[in-house]
Amino acid sequence: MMKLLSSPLSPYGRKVKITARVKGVFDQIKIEQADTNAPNNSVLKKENPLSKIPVLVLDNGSQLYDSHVICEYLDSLKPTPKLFPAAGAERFNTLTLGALGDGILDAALLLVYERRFRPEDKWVASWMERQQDKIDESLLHLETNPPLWGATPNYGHITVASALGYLDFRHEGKWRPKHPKMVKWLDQFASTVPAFGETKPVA
Ligand SMILES: N[C@@H](CCC(=O)N[C@@H](CS)C(=O)NCC(=O)O)C(=O)O
Repeated sequence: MMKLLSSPLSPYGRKVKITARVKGVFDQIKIEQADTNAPNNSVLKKENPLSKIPVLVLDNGSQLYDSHVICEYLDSLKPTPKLFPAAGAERFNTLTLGALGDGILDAALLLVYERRFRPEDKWVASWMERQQDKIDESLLHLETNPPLWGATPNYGHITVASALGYLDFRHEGKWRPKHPKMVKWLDQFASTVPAFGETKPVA
């Protein structure tokens, strides 16, 4: 049985859980909670020197990270639905959309960490604005070009949906009023991919 080190609140972990459910391999994975807030989690560090989740530990004990790599591995376990197109423009557009979703997540997480791990008198407004700007520009880009899917959403769509879910969860859904097309997009994603609702973080 594979083992996934994650947390119910991790948006990167959510990408992996959605992928595992969509691929029909979720029952082959045992989820183990990992605390990334603790300063030195030796169990996690043993599996990933970066001390980040998610980590997928395979039956032979080897570890896969980060979330992109894990999702691509899970995709390789079954032929359909194909979440990572094999080649060409379709593949690279999927990877780029995934990178955009991950970039939104990275900036959104850094904003959370600034408040969580640094005292308020050390918060740097210009640095936080810089992260917020990455989120705002990416959302504007998505709103202008909502990323359509064909028969089924792919890895890029799953990543963007997880990023928007994180903006709902940790950034009070402030993105919604200015991005009506992406609000609709996320509703459509949620009704097409039940795993999205099934993995919703609960504080
Ligand atoms: N690029 C990584 C990012 C993973 C990540 O930053 N996970 C967070 C939890 S949501 C974490 O482990 N943070 C702990 C830390 O940065 O020390 C991925 O896609 O898996």
